[in-house]
Parts: sequence; C-alpha cells; structure tokens
Amino acid sequence: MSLVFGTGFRLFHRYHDLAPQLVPLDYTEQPDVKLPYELIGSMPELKDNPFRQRIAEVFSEDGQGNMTLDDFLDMFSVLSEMAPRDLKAHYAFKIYDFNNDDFICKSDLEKTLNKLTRNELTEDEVRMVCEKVLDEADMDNDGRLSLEDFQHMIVRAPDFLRWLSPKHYNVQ
Ligand SMILES: [Ca+2]
Ligand SMILES: [Ca+2]
Repeated sequence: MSLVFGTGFRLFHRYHDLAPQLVPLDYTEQPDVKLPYELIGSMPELKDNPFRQRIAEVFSEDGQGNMTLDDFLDMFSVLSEMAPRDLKAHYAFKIYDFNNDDFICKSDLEKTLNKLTRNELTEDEVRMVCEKVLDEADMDNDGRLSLEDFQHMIVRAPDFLRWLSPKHYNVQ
C-alpha cells in the first residue's frame, strides 16, 4: 500500500486529523492504532448515512466499528465512485446481513428497508415491501436472499446500492 501519493495519502491525513494525538505521522513501524467508531461515524461522508454504523462494523477488523488505518482505507475504496459495482454489491450484501449469517433473511430486509426509508413506512408497509422484494428476488425460493439472489435484485433495484456512494446523500 502506498501512502505517499494520491488518494491513500489524502485519506491517511484525514485519518490522522480525526485524532492527531493518537495517530502518528510515521507509519513505518505499523503502529497498533484504532480510531473509535464515534470519530469515524461523524465524518461528513458518513454522518448522514443511515447505514453508517453497519458500514463501520463491516469494514472494521474488530467488528465493532473501531478502525485501523487499513480498515479505513478499505472502507473508502468501496465508498469511492471508482469502486466497481460488483464490489459495492458484495459489501452492500454484508451491510444488510445484520446478523452476519451470509443470507439476507426477512428480518434483515425489514431492518434494511426501515433504514433506507428512514423509518417513514409503517410496519405493515415494510412487511408488504419485504414480501414483494422476497417474492421477486428469491430465485431459489428458500425464503431468504443469498448473495446471488441479491446480485440479481440490485440490477432492477439500484436504490439498494445508493447508500454506498457518498455523493448521493452527502449534504455538503
Ligand atoms: Ca442474515
Ligand atoms: Ca434464496
């Protein structure tokens, strides 16, 4: 990983500036530093994202949203507009799989929809949309979405990926 030029360099400085007292400027010794989720989640790219906590959890090695520099760089490479759609889809799937069992089940999907719609749907409406999504996307009829089901689904429903592209929700 080159931190000397380009995006990596800019991101390293963003990471450093979140907590200058914790993050050394010299990383040649691979310091054991993690920044707490509270700092990560308050960044402009994330603070308005309803999935910010899940995003941080999925990209953090500790699963709690506390990030090493590597976690941080990985997260921004996926949030980047340059990231391939398949890569975004792969991580979107992980983010929506709230209980980490490699499937998006009905309750994962309900949580996802509540967040996507910022809790503006009633319980009944969420249930209806859930059923419709499952009905259309669950190709093997096992009542849950595998990564493969999900990849088919997002071709028709790109809104499910929108939240991994900061420019679509960034209010700057
Ligand atoms: Ca799941
Ligand atoms: Ca399925």
